[in-house]
Amino acid sequence: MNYDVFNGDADGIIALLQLQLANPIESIKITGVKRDISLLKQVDAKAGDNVRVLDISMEKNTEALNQALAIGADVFYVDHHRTGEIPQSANLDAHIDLDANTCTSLIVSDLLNKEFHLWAITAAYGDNLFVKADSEADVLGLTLAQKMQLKALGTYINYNGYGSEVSDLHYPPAELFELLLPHTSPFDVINETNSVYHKLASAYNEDIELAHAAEVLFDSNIAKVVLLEDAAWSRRVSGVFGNDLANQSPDKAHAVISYNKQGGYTVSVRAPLANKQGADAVCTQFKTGGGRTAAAGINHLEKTELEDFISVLNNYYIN
Ligand SMILES: [Mn+2]
Repeated sequence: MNYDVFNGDADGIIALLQLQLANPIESIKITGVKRDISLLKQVDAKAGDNVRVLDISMEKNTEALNQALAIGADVFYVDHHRTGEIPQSANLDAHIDLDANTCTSLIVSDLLNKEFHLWAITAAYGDNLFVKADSEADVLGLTLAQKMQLKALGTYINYNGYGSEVSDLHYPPAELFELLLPHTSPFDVINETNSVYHKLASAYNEDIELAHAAEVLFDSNIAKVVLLEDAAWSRRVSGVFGNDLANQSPDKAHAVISYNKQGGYTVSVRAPLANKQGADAVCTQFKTGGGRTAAAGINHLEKTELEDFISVLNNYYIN
């Protein structure tokens, strides 16, 4: 049995897209909303199974990974999130790069000799690695207009992954993957009238407009915290809105807070673009926090912890 376990954001979807374009194989797809990263436990691996794991933190999947390896499954693991201790196993083929300026799709692209590098660049834009994506695009000689198109597509696919549950999303990530798969170049999706690119574009613009009118809870020259209302659009837009704010004020840390089903908040943190570190350190001070140095989040913050969170965020970047 083949399993593809991938994050439901642009980077996860496009990492798998490249692998499947290069060498199509039948597989059972396991994915979810972007925040749903404990995905590997959904695989009931047997000896001889092939499991590909893309763009989900090894640290959050250690138990299932060890189990799959122990049982004799072959695991191909590509990622750029915190790993914890990497298991030593002949069955594990791991390609991990924690560099804040790379992403899973760029690592996959290198493994494929950049065969679908336009897609990888799209994913890098989607993971908010604008500088890196621009420089990769320059190597290929793309025009400014082309770069803006890939940036938009990456942003829209990434945006589609945000929500508390798949029903918040415009497209379930597995379905979005299938819709993108016929296209060897992202420009095909962009140039096709009525494609997911155009559908996601109008949905995205509607949500972003609502977000820019949302309540600002805290704003200093160090950090800004915005609270979105309790609605599906808020859960969808929280992450990309954070990127939007970060790009507007590169010297500030940003947090976008939205309500979750457990009666608390979900928090999305972006380190200052000019100082891409600490987002994970801030978030892991809270029980359900995790992520990368540049971008991290807290799945459930109690309402009583909100003030505490704001001061942890502001104090972290004060120097
Ligand atoms: Mn990623």
